[in-house]
Amino acid sequence: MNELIQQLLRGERRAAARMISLVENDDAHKNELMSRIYPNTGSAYIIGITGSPGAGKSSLTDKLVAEIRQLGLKVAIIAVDPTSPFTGGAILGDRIRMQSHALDSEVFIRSMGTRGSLGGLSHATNEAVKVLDAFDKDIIVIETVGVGQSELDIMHAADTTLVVLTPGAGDAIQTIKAGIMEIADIFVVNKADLDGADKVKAETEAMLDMRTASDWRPPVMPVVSLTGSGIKDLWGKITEHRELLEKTGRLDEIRKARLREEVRDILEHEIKKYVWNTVEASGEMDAILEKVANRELDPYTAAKNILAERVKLK
Ligand SMILES: Nc1nc2c(ncn2[C@@H]2O[C@H](COP(=O)(O)OP(=O)(O)O)[C@@H](O)[C@H]2O)c(=O)[nH]1
Ligand SMILES: [Mg+2]
Repeated sequence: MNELIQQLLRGERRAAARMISLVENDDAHKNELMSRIYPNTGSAYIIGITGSPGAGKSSLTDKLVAEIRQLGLKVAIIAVDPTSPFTGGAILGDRIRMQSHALDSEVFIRSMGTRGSLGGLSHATNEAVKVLDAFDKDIIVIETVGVGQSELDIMHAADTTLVVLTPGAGDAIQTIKAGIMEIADIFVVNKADLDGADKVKAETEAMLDMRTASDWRPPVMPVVSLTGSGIKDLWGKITEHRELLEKTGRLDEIRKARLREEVRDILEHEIKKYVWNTVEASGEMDAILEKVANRELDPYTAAKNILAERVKLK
């Protein structure tokens, strides 16, 4: 394990890939690994990209990565598909879309699906982000497919979130879940080469007009991910958003709030594990259940008693 951590911190790709697999499989050594690399995390900037399947997220990521590489920054991409059982390498389509970076040793690409990730996909994604952060990447891009709760959870890990819209997707605003609209720091109108891009932009701006003003109004950026048109301006907005978060201290706040959630999750998990293990070991459960079934004890009191015997309740 020492060896693996050393390799990761030295920047060996295979070590990063291996460690993410351990995370996904909830390996017995995972917690210790995560504890050990934690001091080396916190420096990467996390960009989330979400939107409907086919919106052009992978194409956009490919072009953004080119921009990031031109600046000399090291980047990792995590492509998350909550509907896919596949994990490990890149999903074929994504790999083709991002092949321009396949030979660049400073670009790390990883797909994550639901297989493995026992603690939940957003949890596994969060841990993969930490591994890549310790791996000394400057920028980590999380691309996620789908339009459900799971990618809202996944996007929680991002510092700047991009929501990708396209023309021709019907009434764009209404087809996108409200929750998704709210997490957007920047709207990207991709496929701006197609008819209707102006309309999507106008509709999105109209929706933003109805919001209460704040110091950051999400800009709506038309791009053509096929050609790279608009990508430089988009990167400019990402940088602007990052600078605002840093300047106002909000980045620290967001990250602290995220860590609070994380510690809470871990604590909850540990409490559950502890209580269950000791209840099972004590062999008391059958007797308690018998009493509950006979109406001698109600489930609430039963649970409270079980807990009270193990944890000092105030
Ligand atoms: N016309 C046009 N097509 C695009 C553009 N960007 C992506 N596409 C196409 O849209 C399809 C889906 O792209 P992909 O990046 O895989 O979308 P994802 O599912 O959101 O990752 C592919 O056939 C792309 O070639 C664009 O700017 N203009
Ligand atoms: Mg994709």
